[in-house]
Amino acid sequence: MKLVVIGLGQCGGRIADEFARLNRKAISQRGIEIVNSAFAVNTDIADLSGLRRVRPDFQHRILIGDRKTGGHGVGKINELGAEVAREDADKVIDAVGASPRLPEADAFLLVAGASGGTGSGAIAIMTQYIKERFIDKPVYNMVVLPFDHEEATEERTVYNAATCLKSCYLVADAVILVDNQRYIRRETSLRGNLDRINAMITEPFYNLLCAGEEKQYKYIGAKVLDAGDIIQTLVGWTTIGFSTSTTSWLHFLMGPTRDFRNKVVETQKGIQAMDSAIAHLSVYSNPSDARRALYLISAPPGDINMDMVMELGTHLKSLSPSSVIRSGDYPRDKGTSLDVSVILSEFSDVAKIRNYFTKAISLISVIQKRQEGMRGERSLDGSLKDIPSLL
Ligand SMILES: Nc1nc2c(ncn2[C@@H]2O[C@H](COP(=O)(O)OP(=O)(O)OP(=O)(O)O)[C@@H](O)[C@H]2O)c(=O)[nH]1
Ligand SMILES: [Mg+2]
Repeated sequence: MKLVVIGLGQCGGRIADEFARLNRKAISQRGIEIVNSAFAVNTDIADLSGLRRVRPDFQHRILIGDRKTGGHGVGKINELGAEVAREDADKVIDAVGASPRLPEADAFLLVAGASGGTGSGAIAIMTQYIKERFIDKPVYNMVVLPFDHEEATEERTVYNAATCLKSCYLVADAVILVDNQRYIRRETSLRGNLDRINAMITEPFYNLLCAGEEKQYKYIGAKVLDAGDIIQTLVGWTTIGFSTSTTSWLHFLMGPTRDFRNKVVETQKGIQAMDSAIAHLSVYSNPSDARRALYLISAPPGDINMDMVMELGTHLKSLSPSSVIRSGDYPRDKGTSLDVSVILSEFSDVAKIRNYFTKAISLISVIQKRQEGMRGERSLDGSLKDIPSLL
């Protein structure tokens, strides 16, 4: 599957950058392409300059709203992010449409942080414009939820997240939820942390996108998972999980044995890997609330057997009984890890999202009053009235 990735705001731009890195890895390691093109859209020049892999020309790093913001961001006001996205949507649409290889892409993925200003405000607006202009391709959103400490210190965080999530849900074909808090590593620096988190966020997509693009016979699975399976799975609120486990050196040197006990052990390893992928879903959610699911197992061919693929399906069905389940296998070279990727989609409920909506409703009047106050006359308290003013 080939994606056009568009990152909005700082968070979105950095994750688009990471998708561009993943694409280079796919080209150098596997000779296939998974990201058709990557764009970064921002109101902040400095953020655009800080990217590493998105092409540096103005057609790929797109500055919007510079008349209103002077190129310095919208300072967490996501209504302003939405406004400038509406005004400058043409810049983005023209740049995307100018790519001669656009017809090869299977879908769009727009990425943004839910709690900032630019990305949070722009993502749903841009999704709407892209859907209208490129009607033949699904448009997915990836929305990154803030860290707990951001929610605790700034109420705009929750309000932005709620308005962004509601808007995305209304326009996008699916909203992939990614909760920053689930990836946190306390011991590293913030920048190191974010880079690491971005790598972890994009990692599950590597095999999922590569599997259907594979051309070499030895890497084609018994059941190929292609773009159609992924498109059929992605609907509404969505989470994604991944787990990787190395195969033992002994196994690598000796190769798989035909002993029946090994087959049982292999199947158990597969189930453990799936449990681990589900334990590390991108947002905490209950698999039994999903209506669609997909899994992909990739491992050296000797480590995948048909029983294992079927057992994994039975196992996932027991965790998510209402789901229509799709699956695939992706054989890799000897000595590579056993990886399981899982997508759970069309959730009827995600507690964290419901919580944002509930909290935001109580914040609406507080934020509106404050905005009215900011627009109104400045007033000083009575004790200062006798001091002459120079105005
Ligand atoms: N995972 C991840 N989260 C990020 C990254 N950068 C920022 N965030 C999160 O994104 C949210 C803030 O959004 P930003 O993308 O910085 O904001 P913006 O869209 O640039 O909007 P303004 O700066 O207000 O104009 C916060 O919750 C951050 O924790 C990143 O590189 N990776
Ligand atoms: Mg910014």
